[in-house]
Amino acid sequence: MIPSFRWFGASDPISLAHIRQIPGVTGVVSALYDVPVGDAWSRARLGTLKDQVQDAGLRLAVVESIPVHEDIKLGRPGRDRLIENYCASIASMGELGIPVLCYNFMPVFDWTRTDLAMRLPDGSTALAYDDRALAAIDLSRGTGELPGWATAYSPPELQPLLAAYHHVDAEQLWDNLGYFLERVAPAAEQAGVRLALHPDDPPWPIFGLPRIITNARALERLVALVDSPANGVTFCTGSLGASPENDLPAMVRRLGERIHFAHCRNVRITGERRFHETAHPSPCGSVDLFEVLRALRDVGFAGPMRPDHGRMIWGETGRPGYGLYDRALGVTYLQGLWEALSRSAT
Ligand code: DNO
Repeated sequence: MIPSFRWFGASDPISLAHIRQIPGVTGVVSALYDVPVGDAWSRARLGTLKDQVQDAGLRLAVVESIPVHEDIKLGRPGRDRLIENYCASIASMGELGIPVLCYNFMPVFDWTRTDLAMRLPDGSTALAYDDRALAAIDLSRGTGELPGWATAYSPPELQPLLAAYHHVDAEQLWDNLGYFLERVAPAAEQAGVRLALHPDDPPWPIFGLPRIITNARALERLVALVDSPANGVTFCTGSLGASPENDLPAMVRRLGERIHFAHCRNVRITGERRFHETAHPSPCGSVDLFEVLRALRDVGFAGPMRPDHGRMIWGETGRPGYGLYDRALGVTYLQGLWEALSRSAT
């Protein structure tokens, strides 16, 4: 297991020097954030990022993410050129020896919450989701009311995109994912890059948009779409753990070596499609991280693992979910579990 930490590049108030000082962390998870979605990533720029991380005494372990253009998810004409660009970016990763690519196939919205700063009893704040609050959000005026997405889409951009998805149901989305992977997985295999599809967060449809990577059946269907070791998943305990139907340790054992990356985070389920994030330790939330890590260890997981979101604690402000302190505590806890599991097995 490679203890890793996400870094948002030069604009991140958390520096590589901070990350270097977190005990045990050697991997960095990052991306080129300013490349327009759909363009091929330049090998030179990716190489600069890699060198920057290396100069700080760390290793670029994962690219998270190369976003998938909506035209690919919609199966529109023109997707072939976009897929070629995607394959070119993967080839660059391979040439530079960056081993894992985390991506997602969620229509329009990546992870979504209805409150970015819910106050917990201890005074910290955390990200929260409530399906009823989501239902009250009016997208006809753009994404202004959606926490974290305020400036993402203006009404003239958003409405046609949402309308285009009226023709894409869950099965059509599966077809479009299959089409994409049939082309991208061989390119990844050739480049020596492992694809790690991130589950949908939250793991159910939102705003009438289909979401398909939500449970054990879906993850098994995904890895079977293209039966290549390069076609794998990011096992995200927070996304999958928001649904009580998901037995996370059992899912880990079924997916086994197709898990290429782990996102570890805890959530507390407080009602039907309602949860908030918590500190990482198992007693704090609904996810038993000890059992998840035990399963990961048992299936021989050796890839990067990062603490996913954290709370805001000790007065820290900044990018919701991505403060330094709680994530640093989280990755230290994860390493403690891992060390205990490893040493008690010998
Ligand atoms: C949230 C992240 C996601 C993830 C993408 C992968 O904090 O886990 O945004 O990066 O879904 O493409």
